Amino acid sequence: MTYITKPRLHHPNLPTNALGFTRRDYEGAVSTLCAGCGHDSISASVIQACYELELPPHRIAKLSGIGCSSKTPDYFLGNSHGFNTVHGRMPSVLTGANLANKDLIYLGVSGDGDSASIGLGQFAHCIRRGVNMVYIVENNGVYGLTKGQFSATSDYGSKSKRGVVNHDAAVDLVSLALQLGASFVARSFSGDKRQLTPLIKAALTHNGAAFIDCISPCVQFNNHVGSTKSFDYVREHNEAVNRLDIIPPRTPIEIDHAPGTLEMVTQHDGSVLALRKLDAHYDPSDRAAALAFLQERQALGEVVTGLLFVDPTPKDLHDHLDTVATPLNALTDAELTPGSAALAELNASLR
Ligand SMILES: Cc1ncc(C[n+]2csc(CCOP(=O)(O)OP(=O)(O)O)c2C)c(N)n1
Ligand code: SF4
Ligand SMILES: [Mg+2]
Repeated sequence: MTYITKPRLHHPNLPTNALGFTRRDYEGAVSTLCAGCGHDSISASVIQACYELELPPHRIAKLSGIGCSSKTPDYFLGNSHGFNTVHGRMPSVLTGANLANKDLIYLGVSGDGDSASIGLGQFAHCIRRGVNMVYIVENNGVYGLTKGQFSATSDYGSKSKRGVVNHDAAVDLVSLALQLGASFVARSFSGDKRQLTPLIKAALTHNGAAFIDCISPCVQFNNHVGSTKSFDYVREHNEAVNRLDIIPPRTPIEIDHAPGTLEMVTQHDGSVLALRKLDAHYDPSDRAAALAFLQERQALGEVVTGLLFVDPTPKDLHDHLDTVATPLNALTDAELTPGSAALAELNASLR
């Protein structure tokens, strides 16, 4: 992988957040992706979200698989932990890391090939287990890195750059995530930073499996007429159901709104999701209705975006397993191997 470090010098008057970090402190190496690739815009939103949330970079772990999308963690959060796994295997490595140290903030970055083709099983199990993470799929409907083959999210009937028609049904990762029990599900578009950045911030403060499907056009292989993942197609068919503001804990809520236009969802950490309704009938607390709405609009060729479902009191993998409060990697040898007397007592309790 080409690796170009950025010069460390920056303007001395750059604004800083409460931790004293500038936005530059959340950047990574210089991107080697094609100019105009949607994935670079998603990286910019990740940087902005972490800067605004004032997250300590050393408390974040970013993991990915293989693909142009999976290369992007090299281009943000250069001071955070990183693990570039095998193609489609990011979810199991992330699950293991989260089991060992639940105190880090986990950010999984993947592609539609990485998650919907080779990694579909891995995606499914890590979502259904409720691993506390933000899982972003940079969805361009194509294998960008290997030069433009259809992926499992390419829409039925859509055309490749060479004019070949896709005859396979598409996997819709948003519907799957809803069915699998994800407690936060959103779809966004790399060309809409105003929508995407607050969604990433909200997902980062969510205490469970948070999934964001981000349509991210591949300018090299899937941005032509006939593609349903091109900039033009998504702009023309984008149906945003809501707009999100995230208000951190202890910040006074000062939003002017007419009754009924704003829905306030308080999360476990006290942060508030202020959802400005664009579709009066859309209810992000109703999983079954969300699924039906998606199917209905998809049949009309619309790309539904926004915060599609959120459970404000989610349970994560550690809640399900009832693990101790201390991260497992911080337990002492004596706590991990308490000896034969403790084992005998445990065995006796199970008889
Ligand atoms: C086990 C394995 N199989 C196949 C490949 C080849 N390969 C590399 S990236 C890729 C597809 C990437 O597509 P996607 O995840 O959508 O990422 P994009 O490049 O489109 O962002 C494939 C098939 C591989 N590296 N490893
Ligand atoms: S091939 Fe496509 S996905 Fe890969 S960097 Fe270029 S535009 Fe982006
Ligand atoms: Mg892809």
